[in-house]
Amino acid sequence: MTLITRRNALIVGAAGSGLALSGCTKIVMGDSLTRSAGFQRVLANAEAWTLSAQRFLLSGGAMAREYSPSDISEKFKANGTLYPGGEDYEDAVLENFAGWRLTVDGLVTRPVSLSVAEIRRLPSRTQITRHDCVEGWSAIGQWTGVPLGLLLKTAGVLPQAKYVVFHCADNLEGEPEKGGMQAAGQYYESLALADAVHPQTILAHAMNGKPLDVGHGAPLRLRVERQLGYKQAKYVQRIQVTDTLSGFYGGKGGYWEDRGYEWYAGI
Ligand SMILES: Nc1nc2c(c(=O)[nH]1)N[C@H]1C(S)=C(S)[C@@H](COP(=O)(O)O)O[C@H]1N2
Ligand SMILES: [Mo]
Repeated sequence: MTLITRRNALIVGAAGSGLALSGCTKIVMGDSLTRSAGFQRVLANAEAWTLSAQRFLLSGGAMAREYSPSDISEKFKANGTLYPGGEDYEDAVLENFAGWRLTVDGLVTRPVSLSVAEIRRLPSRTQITRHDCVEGWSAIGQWTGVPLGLLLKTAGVLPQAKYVVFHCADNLEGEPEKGGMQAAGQYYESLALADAVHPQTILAHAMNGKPLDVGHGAPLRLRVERQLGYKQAKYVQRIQVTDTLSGFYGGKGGYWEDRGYEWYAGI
């Protein structure tokens, strides 16, 4: 099992103002690391994150089963939204997500804004896991992405924080055959902080060794192993730390939860 192994490329916020604030970032590669405060902070966070992930593993915490490359499914169905509507997403696809940014904000001390290129250079974790959809299909895939806990550590979660909300780019049509309310709505999801910092919870940018494709959530999607398919938010644009879920959409913590599904979708 690989824990954070790629540490040779990190992102630094310029001007000493914290990590990678929008519009003023520079990338530091390999041996040419600088002494900037921002870089030191990300590195410190990466070290702390690796340590806490290892501690978690040693403590016998509940990890989702990981598979070997030969188990990877030949076909991994794409489900729910397959292509978010709207000109903004279309434009983002046309420019290969060059202008796409992920924001981490809410109850944090240092809001973070990162481009996809910057996220690809952060420390990553690769895991081969099984995806289980409530509709009754499963598939095994390999996911690579930045541990969400590392992003949260970098942003500095405030003590009163309890949940993390994922805002997605798609507005999902109601799907009558799935039961529940059928109203269309913005897709979103949420996790308790404990699940958000689980070592296998990553913001994935690659699937089966290739950049994530549109059907599977390009450019960034959540992987929270040990939970059902609908928790695996695709097209993530914003991660908001909060102390309550009541102010978001239907108040139940997710698009499907607002339509009757369980919030804690453990497997
Ligand atoms: N943004 C967004 N995320 C989503 C969905 C969606 O429609 N929109 N569908 C969910 C459901 S029900 C499943 S099973 C998985 C499907 O992921 P896949 O398309 O990579 O198979 O994404 C989940 N995340
Ligand atoms: Mo699903």
